[in-house]
Amino acid sequence: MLYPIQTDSRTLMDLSGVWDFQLDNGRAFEENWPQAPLPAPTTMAVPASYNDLKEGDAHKEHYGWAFYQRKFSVPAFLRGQRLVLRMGAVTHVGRVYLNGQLVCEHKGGFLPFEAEVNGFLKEGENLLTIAVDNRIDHSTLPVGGENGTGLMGGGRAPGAKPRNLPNFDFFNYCGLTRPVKLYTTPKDYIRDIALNTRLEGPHALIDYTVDAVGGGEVKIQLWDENGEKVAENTGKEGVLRVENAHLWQPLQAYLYEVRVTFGEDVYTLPYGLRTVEVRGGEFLINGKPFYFKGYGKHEDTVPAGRGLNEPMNVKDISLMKWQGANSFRTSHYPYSEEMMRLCDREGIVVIDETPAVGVHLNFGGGANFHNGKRVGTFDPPEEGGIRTQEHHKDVIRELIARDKNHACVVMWSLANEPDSGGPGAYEYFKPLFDIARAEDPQHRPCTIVCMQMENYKEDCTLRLSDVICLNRYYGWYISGGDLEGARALMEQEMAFWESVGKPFMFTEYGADTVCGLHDTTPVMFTEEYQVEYYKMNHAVMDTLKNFVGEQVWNFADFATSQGVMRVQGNKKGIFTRDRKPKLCAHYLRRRWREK
Ligand code: GCB
Repeated sequence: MLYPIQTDSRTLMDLSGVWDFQLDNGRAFEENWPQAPLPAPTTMAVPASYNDLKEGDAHKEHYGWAFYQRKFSVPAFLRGQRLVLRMGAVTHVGRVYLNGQLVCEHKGGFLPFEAEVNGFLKEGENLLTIAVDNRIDHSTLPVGGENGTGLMGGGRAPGAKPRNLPNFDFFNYCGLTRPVKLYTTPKDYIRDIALNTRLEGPHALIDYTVDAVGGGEVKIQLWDENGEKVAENTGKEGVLRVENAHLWQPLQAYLYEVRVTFGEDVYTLPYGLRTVEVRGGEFLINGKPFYFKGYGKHEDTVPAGRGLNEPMNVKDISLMKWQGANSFRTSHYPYSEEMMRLCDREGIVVIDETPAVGVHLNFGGGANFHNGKRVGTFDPPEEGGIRTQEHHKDVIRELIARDKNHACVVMWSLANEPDSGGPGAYEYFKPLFDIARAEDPQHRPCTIVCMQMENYKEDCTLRLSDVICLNRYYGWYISGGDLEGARALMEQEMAFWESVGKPFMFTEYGADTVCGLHDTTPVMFTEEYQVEYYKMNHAVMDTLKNFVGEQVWNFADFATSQGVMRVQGNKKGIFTRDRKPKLCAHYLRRRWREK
């Protein structure tokens, strides 16, 4: 899927701004809200999560549909073109209406979708309504409690309103979180481009496929950063040969421009040349061992929630570079296309994750009962098991369709902390790995990010993942406050992973730290403890041979649901939510600039 841009043949209109907005009163569809101006609208910024933009629980904890609306006109001179409406992300289900007619519907809150709208448009003003459903349950990714109740089947008190109960540790921000755009193409157009780089000594070969609709000849050219044309070819499939290629390297980005023409249509794509490979216990970028230094993150800022925040994206990468970090994981959902394009430009290496978080119904004691019977995560749905597998396949396909050409993306993470050691896990995940491997033209490594559990030797990641990605909390959830004891347990487990022979890394490790809490003896929650915690973990990591990276949890403090474990959110950030460094930021800076 191509990112919408303006070119010699395409126009782009960004519909961002302040829209009309109204929460469902329970009868919105009966009353046909999409047909006419909303009955009692307030204002709402787009893109943004709506939860924190109005005061009070009604917006923050809304459960169900909300309606966004605005008008727009299409200049007469564009009406002969193909007009496409494109939603960057609608969290979690979106229904798009133009002039009262349903145009399209999409499930999955973190990936774009689009529809050709010529047949829905009229002269003058058009009424665009987007209905957004934020409910999560056992069929959605991320996963939530069923029917607005807890996962444990505890239900809710009679008369109590249903609420979203996330089976994951971040706030269920929702709404039109990324831009809505209208773009044009000629009637015969370029639908997609897929690229893969191979290296031949100092030269590069780019295998390309262009998916074009209609009649015409495909021409493809490659331009370097000095504006010199360095390769060209014709036809829908072929190879571009680049003599003495300038490679895209971690923290040293170099982007060529791929320029495709097809009839009247023109599309340009920034493209970095690099290879990725797992060999033995190593992770190689451009044939050289790569060590991940960086973070698990969130798209989480004040007050936009999960809304696209480009200044903060630029700032975050600046902070990472200040520290000598080179990478992050898009925990726990695909990030904006704008962020991916930025990482291509900045040379930041990305582990690209699907929104599959919470695929674990027995986390926290296994007290999950269905009709009095204990339920396994992957039991048949009629017996209470998870119903996400088909949707999970869709999000993998859509993620790869969107991000396949990004140089920054070096690995697909198919899920975060699923029940990967539970019965049925292999059967659930094997087809997902098969899809990811078949869909990706660059054949990147695939992984699932695994949680800390006692039976880690039964984790299906052992058989399926190319790189073992571990979330481990030795010194926090395990032996918190006893770093010596934690170290012994960590060494014991790491000896096992070292013996497996595959590359392995930490994709999470961290300690809640309240900014401003200090002590001479480092105790939990102080800034001093966070530093000692990381020093202990690093002392163990630095002895391991097949260990390929350390991604700290989390880059910054972030919002979560309320609960006794969270003090106005998760405080494991190395930076505060407004990006001020805790003590540990300086320690990591010293370590990463040297390592
Ligand atoms: C985890 C989860 C992450 C949480 C983190 C924590 O293992 O993957 O989403 O936020 O632990 O802080 O507990």
